[in-house]
Parts: sequence; C-alpha cells; structure tokens
Amino acid sequence: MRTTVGIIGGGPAGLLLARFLHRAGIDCVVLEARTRAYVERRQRAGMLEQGTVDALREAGAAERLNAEGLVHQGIELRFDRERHHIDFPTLTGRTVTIYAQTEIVKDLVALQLADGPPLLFEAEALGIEKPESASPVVRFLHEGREQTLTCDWVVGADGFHGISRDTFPAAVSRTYERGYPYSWLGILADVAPSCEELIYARGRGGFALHSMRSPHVSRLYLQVPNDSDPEDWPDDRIWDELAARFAIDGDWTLDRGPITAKSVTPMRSFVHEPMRHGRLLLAGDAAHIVPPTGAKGLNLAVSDVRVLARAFAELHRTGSERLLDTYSDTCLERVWQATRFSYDMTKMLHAQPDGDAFENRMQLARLRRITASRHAAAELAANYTGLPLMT
Ligand code: RFL
Ligand code: PHB
Repeated sequence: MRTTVGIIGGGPAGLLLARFLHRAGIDCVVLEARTRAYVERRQRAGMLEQGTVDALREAGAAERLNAEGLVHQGIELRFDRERHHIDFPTLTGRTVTIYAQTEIVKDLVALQLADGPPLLFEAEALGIEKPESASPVVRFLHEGREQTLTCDWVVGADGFHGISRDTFPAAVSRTYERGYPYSWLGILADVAPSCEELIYARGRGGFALHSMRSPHVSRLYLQVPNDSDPEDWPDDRIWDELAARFAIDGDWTLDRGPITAKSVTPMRSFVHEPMRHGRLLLAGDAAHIVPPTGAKGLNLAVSDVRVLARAFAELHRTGSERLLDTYSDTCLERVWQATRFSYDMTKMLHAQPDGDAFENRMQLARLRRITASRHAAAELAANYTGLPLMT
C-alpha cells in the first residue's frame, strides 16, 4: 500500500486529521490497533474548548455536537464548604461545551467509513522504517499478516502507549515528566446531574469533580491513592465520599443513581520534544499528556491536528514545507502552557497525602485569590476556555 500521509492511531487526533486531509484533497490511511467497538466505548474526556468545537465544525463533523452538546457558561469551585461561580462569558467572552469523547469518535468513524479515506481497524503498527527518508514505511499487522504502508509523511497519533515516539533516535529526544501521588476514580451513573455546570471541589478528604455526559447521565471523579482497586469502592462508599467532598453550608444534595462504569486513572504530566523527526510527526497524547484536572488532553490533541492540517494543506497547495518546519515549535508553545495550567489546577485542588499544613494554606490562599480578584479569575477562565492557537 502507498499513501501521502500514513496516520497511526484512530483516536480523536488521528481521525480528525484524516477528515481535514480528506477535505483538502490529500490522501491518507488510518491504522488503528483496536476494534471499532473498543475505540467507540473508551470512556475519557468530556469538556471541549470553543476552539475544539470550531475545529470539529470546520471538519464537517459537528452535526450531532451542534444538536446535543451542552454549552456551559462557567464552572463552580468549592472549598471550605463554600461555592463560587466562575463566569466565562463575563471574564473571557467565551464558553465551553460538554460532549463526550466517545461521541466525537463515533461521529468521526461514521464519516470516515461513509466517504473518507481508508480506516483499518485491528491494524497494529509494529514499526516505522526510515523516518528520515522521503518515503518512510510503516510496518503493520492486519488480517493475520505483516503488511507495509509506504508514505510521504507519517503521523504518530497513537496515544501515550503507542510506538511512534520510540522511533525518535535517543539523541534527538528530550522528555519531561512529573508523577503525582494520587489517582482519579471515575464513575458513570444513570442519574441526572446535580448541577448545571461542572463542580471542582477541594473537599476535606480530597478532590472531587462533578461532570456530566447528558441531561440523564452523570460523570464524577474522586481523588484516591495511587494503585487503588475499584473493587475496594462499593457504590455506597463512592456516593458517601462524593457527598462529603461536595458538601457546602446551605442547601444542596447530590442525587444518586446506578453506577454503570468504574475505573481508576493515574495522573501524569509528560512532554516529548521535538514533535517532528524527519518525516515523522507526533500529535496528541503520543507527544504529551497532562493530568485531567484542567480538561486539556483532548483539546491539545485537537489543536495539534489543526496546526498539522494547515501545514499539510499549505504543502499540498504551494509545495512549501514552511509550516511543517515550524510545526513542533508552534505546538509546543501551547503544550507547555496547557501543561502549566493542568499542573497548577492539580496542585491547587488535591489533598496532599502527607497532610502538609503549609501546602494546604497555599491551596486555600490561591483559591481565595481566584474568588476575590477578577484578574485572578480571568486568568483561570482564559486558560480553562483555551488559549489562542499560536501560529
Ligand atoms: P488516544 O485517544 O489515546 O488514541 C490513540 C489511538 O491509537 C491507537 N494505537 C495504535 N494504533 C495502531 N498501531 C499502534 N501501534 C497503536 N498504538 C495505539 C489506540 O488504540 C488509540 O485508539 O490519543 P489521542 O487521539 O491523542 O487523543 C487524546 C485524548 O484521548 C486524551 O488526551 C483525553 O482523553 C484526555 N482527557 C481529557 N481531555 C480533555 O481535553 N478534556 C477532558 O475533560 C479530559 N478528561 C481525559 C479526561 C483522559 C482521561 N483518562 C482516562 C486518561 C478524563 C480521563 C479520565
Ligand atoms: C469529564 O467530563 O470527563 C471531565 C471534565 C472536566 C475535567 C476532566 C474530565 O477536568
């Protein structure tokens, strides 16, 4: 097989890039290791920046998002049994939209299979040969045999555990990493959300987040120690702990319902530099991951893809590689800003396992500043709703 752009990974980054390329008249092939059912069911992100919504519209993939996405005007911060509303339109003129990653993936897969370039499921990339040459080759396993895809360019959109990043020679790779001493226990529940907007709570026992998937389905997260076993968290224990962490002085109750999914996710910050080597370009989680407290992972994957799609379109139109040459630097500017914001939000809202009294005071002082100062609130709102693309 031969194509112009070989895309490894059929997550949001790879699928959205394929849509953009298809619309620009550039041919590509997407290789996805898992089955369609698996990628459409993987529970992950839910909060979309305005720029992400705009990108999905530009790609012609927003029909259901336009009808079903829930537009939110802000978030609520809870601490010290108080609630504080951060109003995005007043502070930034922007809003955010709740629409599940599972639904974005379903929409993109359906479009791709209907009229897009090839998308192969159960096609696992094994290696990328000659990324420095004009014709890199992807070796992959499909229908029981090893096959090859010869490309002009290869995009590694194969997530944090993919193979693309490891193709960079050690001499050119620089990695930056930070672990955190806590994880998130995430649940999906068949119950109407108990709030209109997302609630980020710094409770006594630790962090909790109330999000949602639809007017009938709630998505909630609880800070738990690393290596926690979901089996140790029967449903009643989860609801009791969530209720305690969201508790405020005044009227508010957390409605409970049947829990339909439960999983534990560790938290990590990771950045790989550069994002390009020869004719191999990384996009999304393959190059960088952030703890989910700032809701930035999917949004960063989408902004990488916007920059990349523009660069390929310019190459196709004019023959210039100028935007491909600046791709890595352009994306990394934004990646580091999102990494900083995710780190700050994580540090501000999670209980320190060692109960550091000084750190606790620092967290409260930061939260008090945000709720007391319009400038401090505007800074949070600008980052949360998404910094502009730096092109
Ligand atoms: P993905 O989604 O991991 O997709 C990569 C795809 O590549 C495939 N693959 C391979 N295919 C072929 N050959 C190989 N050798 C392959 N190796 C891997 C995989 O099967 C997969 O289909 O990466 P992508 O596209 O870069 O997208 C990134 C996002 O998924 C991720 O950043 C977000 O989910 C992060 N995230 C959030 N981001 C937000 O912007 N807002 C949120 O509210 C938000 N909440 C979250 C999150 C992530 C979470 N978890 C589980 C880590 C909440 C959670 C709990
Ligand atoms: C989600 O809805 O899954 C979600 C929302 C906001 C976050 C993280 C996850 O910060």
